[in-house]
Amino acid sequence: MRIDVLSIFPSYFDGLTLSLLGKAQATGLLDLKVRDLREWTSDRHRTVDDTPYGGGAGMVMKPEPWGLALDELAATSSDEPPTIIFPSPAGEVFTQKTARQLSTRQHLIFGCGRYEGIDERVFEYAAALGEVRLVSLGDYVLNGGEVATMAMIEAIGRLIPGVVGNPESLVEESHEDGLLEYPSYTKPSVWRERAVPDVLLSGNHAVIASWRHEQQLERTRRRRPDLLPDEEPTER
Ligand code: JCZ
Repeated sequence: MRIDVLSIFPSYFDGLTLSLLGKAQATGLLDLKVRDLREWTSDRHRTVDDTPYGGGAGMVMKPEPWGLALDELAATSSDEPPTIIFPSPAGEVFTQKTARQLSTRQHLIFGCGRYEGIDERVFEYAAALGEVRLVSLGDYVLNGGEVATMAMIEAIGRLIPGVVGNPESLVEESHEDGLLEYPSYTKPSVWRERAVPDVLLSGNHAVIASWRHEQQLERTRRRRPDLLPDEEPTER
């Protein structure tokens, strides 16, 4: 998979590129490149923002650097057109399902906005180059798209076999089966007067598996009932 990131704060991604995906980069499983949007400016001050038409607070990202950057990255897209993702609090909410979908794509481009956002015409223009997705990390406001992009790349990257963090069994994880994870314990068997549940020391793997499944259902009912199908109405 190829992932390009466009940002005016490329150094935000240093930790991600170095540790998490460094190994996958070397094996050729993942080609992650973070590019400074200012590379596609040509004025003395490398300007990426301007005042909003119609007035209002703050600044808006100018369309020209985005157009030039997207043209260049999309032109070198191999087979399929790229999927162009703009983190936005006004987008569809990113879930494990979104991560699974995006993990099958050949080329992702993340456009990280700042200030009050990006000139709306950039989204229209990008739709001619590939599939555009406005994606929200959740219902809260960040200062820009960078942190959301890092979270999404981490969630997508770990679904690619061989990438660092790829678990042995995806199906045993929170959200992969639509339920929260069961509780985990390790040694010591008693810690500060708190004992590990007896069933886990029983050695009976069938009983352990059904206890864990019950725990998953119970936790999901209590903490995230929205993840469960609606309850049957009680008779009479
Ligand atoms: C650009 N402010 C891009 C995304 N889920 C979520 N919350 N906030 C964002 C976001 C905020 C932004 C920009 C300027 C994304």
